[in-house]
Amino acid sequence: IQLNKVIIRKLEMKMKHPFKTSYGSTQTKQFLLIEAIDQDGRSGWGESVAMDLPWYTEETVKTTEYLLEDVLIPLLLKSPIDHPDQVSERFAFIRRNNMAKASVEGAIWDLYAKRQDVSLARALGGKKSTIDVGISLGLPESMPQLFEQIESYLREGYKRFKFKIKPGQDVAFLRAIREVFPDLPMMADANSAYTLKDSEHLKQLDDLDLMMIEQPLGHEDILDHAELQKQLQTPICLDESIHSLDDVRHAIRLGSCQIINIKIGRVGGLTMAKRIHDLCAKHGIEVWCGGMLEAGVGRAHNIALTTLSQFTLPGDTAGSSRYWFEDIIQPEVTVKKGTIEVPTAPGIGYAINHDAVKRYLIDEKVYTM
Ligand code: OSB
Ligand code: MG
Repeated sequence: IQLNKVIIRKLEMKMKHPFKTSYGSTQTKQFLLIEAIDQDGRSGWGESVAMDLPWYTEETVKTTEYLLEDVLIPLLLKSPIDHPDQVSERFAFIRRNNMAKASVEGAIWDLYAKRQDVSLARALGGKKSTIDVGISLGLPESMPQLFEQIESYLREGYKRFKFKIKPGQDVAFLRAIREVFPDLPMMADANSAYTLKDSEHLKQLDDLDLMMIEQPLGHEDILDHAELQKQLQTPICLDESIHSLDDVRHAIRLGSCQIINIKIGRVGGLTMAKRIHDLCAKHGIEVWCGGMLEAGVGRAHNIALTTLSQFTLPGDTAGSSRYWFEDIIQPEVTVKKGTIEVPTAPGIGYAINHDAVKRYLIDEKVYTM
């Protein structure tokens, strides 16, 4: 593949509902959409999941813009590549900046699959034709409103419910949900809001029949999570702490978690996501695909990744309509009975809705050889 041109579009999309975490509330999402065009005029598409503030990882829309423009795109335009795995090799000397790397690597994977005339799912080695999905609910406005949301997503068949928790809104909050929904497949995500000092408090979660607790402790920690997992029956799932194969190896060695949430952006791309998946499979660590409130292109990449066999738990990849009035792909991602049908068309398998892209566009830059 020789890239001829890369177009970076900055889009701004308003979400249907604000998404509230312990760090604040977002309703307007700005992100970069990457179009990589090859020597034959074919396009591959990628989406950057970095947000406007570095509260989840250190990256932001602006840092990814800088990396892509000054460093990553020039490295790709320089000379041809045979396979998308070579993208991460070419980027390997650049420390971190995983979301920037993943955004353009995703576009190359899409382009590669289209050139091979296979779906991205098959190009990655995935075999499933449908994937099971869950939903991640932000901190609620009120309990009655939350119960209503749960009822409505249950009707759509979502197979796993994730609730954000924070100190002061945790054990009693989850217990209130459990009392109303005794059989709900549910879990909690703390986004690093606790420390080991809270372990006595967190042990109360063991009575609530949670599928797991996601990232209770420090965003870079591996060691304290191992200590906490010894004290907790509820499986720990790591999110923020996992950026690389080494992080996974350390977590497995120490027993820091039983489950890993793989996000393509956080680990630097699909090639690394697949390697992490393979290592987890080897060690019996279950994985699922985490979400970053993606628009359609990022969502399509998540669907393709989830077709790999060790993605045994429902992920965050909900339908387009859970977030957007109108998504940037056609058809939109739809959920039926809690599953998404994996598209079979070449590449990401969804067409770009160019009218929608135009409507959301706030900036566009073109890079050529
Ligand atoms: O911690 O998994 C997280 C969204 C943005 C940043 C971090 C997280 C999340 C979510 C939402 O939980 C997942 C989604 O619905 O896309
Ligand atoms: Mg999380």
